[in-house]
Amino acid sequence: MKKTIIALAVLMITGQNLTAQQLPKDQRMQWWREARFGMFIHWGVYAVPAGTWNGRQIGNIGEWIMNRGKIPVEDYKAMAKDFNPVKYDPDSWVKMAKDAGMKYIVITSKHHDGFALFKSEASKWNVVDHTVYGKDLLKPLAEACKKHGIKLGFYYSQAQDWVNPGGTAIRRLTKEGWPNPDSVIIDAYTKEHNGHWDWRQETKTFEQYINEVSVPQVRELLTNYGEVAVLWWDTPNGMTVEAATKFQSLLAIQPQIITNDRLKRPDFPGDHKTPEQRIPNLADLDGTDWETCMTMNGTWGYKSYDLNYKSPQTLIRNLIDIASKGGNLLLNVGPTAEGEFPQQSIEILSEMGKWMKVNGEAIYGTKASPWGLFPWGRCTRKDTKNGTSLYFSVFEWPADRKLTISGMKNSVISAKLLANGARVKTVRTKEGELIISLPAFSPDPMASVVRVDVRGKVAEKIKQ
Ligand code: H79
Repeated sequence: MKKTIIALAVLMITGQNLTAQQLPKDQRMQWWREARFGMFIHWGVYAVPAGTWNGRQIGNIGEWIMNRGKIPVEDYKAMAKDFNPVKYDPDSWVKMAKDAGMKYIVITSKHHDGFALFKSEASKWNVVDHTVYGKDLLKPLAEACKKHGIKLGFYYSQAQDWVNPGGTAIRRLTKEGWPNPDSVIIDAYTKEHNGHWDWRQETKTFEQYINEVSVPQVRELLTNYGEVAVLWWDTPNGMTVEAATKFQSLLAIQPQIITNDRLKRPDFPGDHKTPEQRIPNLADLDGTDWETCMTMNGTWGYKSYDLNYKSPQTLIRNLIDIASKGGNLLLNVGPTAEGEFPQQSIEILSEMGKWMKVNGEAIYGTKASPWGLFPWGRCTRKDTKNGTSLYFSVFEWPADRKLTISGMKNSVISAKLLANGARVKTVRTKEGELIISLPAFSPDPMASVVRVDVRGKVAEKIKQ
């Protein structure tokens, strides 16, 4: 132990071998790979306009309202006076996540609007210095997470900031493609999506922004809130190697931390990939850890009029689909400016929790399906002391009440439905196929799981 600490200290001081500052990847990823299910929280000043500015509904995702509405910096800042989350109860937030079966939370410590949910010495544009509420929002959340055994991670938009000066300058590129605020060449992404609608955004360079705001704030986040489980970077566009190296060095403060692949592409791959609003196809997977992040409705940040929620059934099946492909689901909640989860989100979380209480073993600590997808559902697997547990989640209850599993020679020890514990008959055909005979009706409209315990290890990949 002592040796490890000394070794880490030496590495921190020399700043060499950046990845070696971290504990070995498999060790860091262990809890994350078992967790499978986490909560994303997008919370900030955008919850005040909640999708509407100057009487106009601004299209697209709510946390982008400043950009999409080209809201001047001073006007946007003025909205912070109504960011007064008097109903914020982090203990209940964490309990809702936990009851839903989630094992970790990742919250937007600072999104592209630059507003920090924490006390910062690097920029006054933070909840303590800029609202009547005046209290750090992350501290009590960190405490609640610790109390309930939930891991806490921070989302931090490191290279895009529409309020702190210099944070929009990054996408002005030189001919060689390097960010340079003096250059007149602006890349297509910038033209289409980014800043430059207010001269206040341009009073500093990107480098100044990185050195004076972004890096110091990440240092604050990694220093002031105890153990940080995840650092969730976003929008790597325009990042330089120099800037990315600075952020990467800070990770030494939290040797166990997990980071995503959005610090800078392609040379800072992080620990896991981040498909956004989509579940990858099997063919896209290359063995790298991954996490799908997804909204319950159509927005990350709260929008009062977005009622387009996915059904609990869809979301539960998404989670099963993701687990069957070996990934995690980070499911978003966008709280209001008062500090409450939208009622629809609360109901979805509760429905998912009910399913997870009964069927969670088909998700947690499982590995990808040996068969890939079935037309009627999905499979996950888990190594046990005596063999293997296979979890068949049935989405489409077959008319002939039979599931046919091919290519697996292992003998069956037992088979049952998790929903009610009822035993399920299995027979082996002459051709070696396993036939699972189901009861007449599905016991759970969300997804019914048949757990089949077999002897020995099941091959990692089996042809259907
Ligand atoms: O935080 C959430 C998004 O705000 C953030 N990532 C997730 C987790 C994100 N930032 N940038 N992007 C995602 C990609 C940008 C997409 C864009 Fe657009 C397309 C920017 C402009 C057009 C989406 C649609 C945002 C505005 C309109």
